[in-house]
Amino acid sequence: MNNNCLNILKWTEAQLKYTYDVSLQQATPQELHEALGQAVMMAISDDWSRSKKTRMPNRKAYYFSAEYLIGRLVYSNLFNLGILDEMKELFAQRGVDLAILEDIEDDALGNGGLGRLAACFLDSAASTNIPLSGYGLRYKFGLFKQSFDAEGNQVENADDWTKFGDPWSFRRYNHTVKVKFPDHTVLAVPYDVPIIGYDTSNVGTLRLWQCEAEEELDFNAFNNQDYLRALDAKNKAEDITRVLYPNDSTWEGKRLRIKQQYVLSSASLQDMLRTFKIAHGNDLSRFAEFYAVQLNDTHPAMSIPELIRLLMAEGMSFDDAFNVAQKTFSYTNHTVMGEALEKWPLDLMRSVVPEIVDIICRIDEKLKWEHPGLFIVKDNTAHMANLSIYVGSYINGVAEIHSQILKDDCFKDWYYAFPERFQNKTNGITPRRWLGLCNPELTEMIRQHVGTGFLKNLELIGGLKDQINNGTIVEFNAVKRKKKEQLCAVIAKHEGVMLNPDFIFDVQVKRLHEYKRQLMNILSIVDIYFRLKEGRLPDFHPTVYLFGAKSAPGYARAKAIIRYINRVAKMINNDPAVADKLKVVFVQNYNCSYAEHIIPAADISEQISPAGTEASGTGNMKLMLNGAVTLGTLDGANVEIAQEAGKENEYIFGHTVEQINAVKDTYRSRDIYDSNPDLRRAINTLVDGTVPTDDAQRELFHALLDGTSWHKADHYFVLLDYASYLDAKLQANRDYADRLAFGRKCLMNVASAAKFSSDRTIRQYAEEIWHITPTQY
Ligand code: 26W
Repeated sequence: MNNNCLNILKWTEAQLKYTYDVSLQQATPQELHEALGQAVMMAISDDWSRSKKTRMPNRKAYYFSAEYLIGRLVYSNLFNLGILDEMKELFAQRGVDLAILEDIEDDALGNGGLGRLAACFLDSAASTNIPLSGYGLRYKFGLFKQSFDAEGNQVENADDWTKFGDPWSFRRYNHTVKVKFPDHTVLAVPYDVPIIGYDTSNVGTLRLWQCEAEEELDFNAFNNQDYLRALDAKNKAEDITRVLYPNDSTWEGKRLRIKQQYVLSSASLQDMLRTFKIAHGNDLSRFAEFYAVQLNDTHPAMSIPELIRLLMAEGMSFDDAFNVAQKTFSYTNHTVMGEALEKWPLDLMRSVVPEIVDIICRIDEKLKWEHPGLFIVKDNTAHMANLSIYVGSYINGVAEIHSQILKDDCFKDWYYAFPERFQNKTNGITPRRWLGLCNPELTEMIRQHVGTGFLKNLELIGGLKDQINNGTIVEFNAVKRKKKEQLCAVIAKHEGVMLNPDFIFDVQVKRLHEYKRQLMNILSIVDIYFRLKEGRLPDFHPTVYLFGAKSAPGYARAKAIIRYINRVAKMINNDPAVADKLKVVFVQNYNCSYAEHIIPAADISEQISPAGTEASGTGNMKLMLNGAVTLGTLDGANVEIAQEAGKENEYIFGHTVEQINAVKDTYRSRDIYDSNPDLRRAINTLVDGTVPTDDAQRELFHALLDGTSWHKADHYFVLLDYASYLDAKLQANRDYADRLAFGRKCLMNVASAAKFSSDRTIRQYAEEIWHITPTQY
């Protein structure tokens, strides 16, 4: 038995004894999590400190991100250390089932794709020895917890994720920095999270800033019995990192958000300047020789003027500081949707970060002098994406089609001025969490056919292609069946719904947004329901349609869609006439940990955004890697998924970008409504009382057919793509009956997923943007 494991066990028991006075067997999941976490932190401490020191003299990269959706760390850390199974065994020998840690909640310091991507990148960089560290914010409350009330409404609850402690970070008070605002100065206190690589002794670092007051308590006020005012400074500082903004893809000009972004920017850069001086001396003109910074969207774009400000404060000229900044930063764009692009009103910004506004205006003058026609500031508003393209080395999109749209469309003028800056970096996912950890059964099956090593070098998974035969397909189908049984147990426990693992599992899991078209999915289900009742789908293979999605709390239409899906689910699930054919489940509180149960069990992956709207998607890759076929449009990374696996192994439908562009000006959804009676009947359930609905669904109905003052009818082309969507969906359902032919498609997806490892993505960032190489320890 591994020595490391026995030590961790011993330390866990010791921690439990002296902090909680309980034995291993008596410990609650939270107590065990705390103690085990601390024991693992002890076990890795030498490697962690050595990793930091080895890196000191070399060029490295920093990921600046307002979000990190890292999920539950305990299993993934043990997994990456290669000791998960042994630890389970050791605990089991002592009568403790490590599965009790399923009760531990996720670290959810992110909203969706962009935050999860940041987490996958850190895992990949650590695992491939690429010198990358993360900087972010330590929100006291992560993404809200979601439940549904009896009417099917989304209910939000605070996610107090450190309530029972946080064993996976160390507070490093000695590296605290000050961040100044006109009316107060706050402390940014760093918390370091180790990023434990897989099959390497390298441990990376994620440094999260937490805001605190310089003076926790105003004693004057306190002595004067003014107890509330005595805490003003404390609250005002702590408010800044109190909560993660739960908006995903709609931008809001909130003053607290400027403060968050500025703290992230300023604290991280101050920290980098400190370490630069230790490692390389005081010649700050060499900053960009040693440091590259990747901006995860524009949320940390204030770093650009902030670095210029900090360098000028050290005596550098504006022009020299500008040049350093330009070489240091690069920017990743994650969305083409106009409403998501950050544009700060200068007045608002000036009231919070006046010096930053001065520098932005100076940069804007320089730009307008060099490139009349381009702008950063327009109508007294700062366009943060433009700033990031101008004062940066590279800008990239996150899938081929998305990067093309950036050049052709969103940033056309910029591409014309700076063509050499535009790149593509197709997203990826870490195969450790999204295969090894969440699907040990499939992992073992793959190992038997291609040998070990594919979790580190996913190219090896391609070896499966030669081995797809009736034998391996039957094996795969058995694994899938087992994962469905496990998911059924989870859903029975959390949702109280009993599902049959013989059903097809058709899943759509992602944030709730109109452009993601969950509405199109549920309308097709309503349509199928009516057809089943009429006996028009005699050979329909029983299917469970599974949804998981959170809506931004203020996004009324998204909430109306959730309510509608829940009410349709209730109607269908309570109808004995279709009980053996159809189930609809909307799981509550979809998050990383839920994804780890759902994704391995899926047969069909719904990726159904109108072409040109989803930048990449990454859930699509996770589902592919676990052997689901994609029912999708030619959008985002779906395009590359179909390329890799072969179009014949996916269900591709709908209009292409070019086709949408060709029809959009003359498109009339009402014509389709009038000519397609089945679709009309489904849409009518939004208003006709078949399903209990209210004004909000009536509004959805009108938005589809009549439009509103801000959008033409059916802005996301639900009716336009509907017929081909339903065709593809029913085709997949028919094909499923041939278990060998369908299983072959699934296995082809698994075998073709190599491209979508975030190890590949991060290597491309390292080579083509940061110009850094792996450092061997
Ligand atoms: C400021 C409001 C706001 C919040 C979040 C604006 C924009 C965002 C993100 C850019 C939204 C996001 O998460 N984008 C997703 O990024 C993923 C990783 O690149 C992609 O796979 C998804 O397609 C994209 O929607």
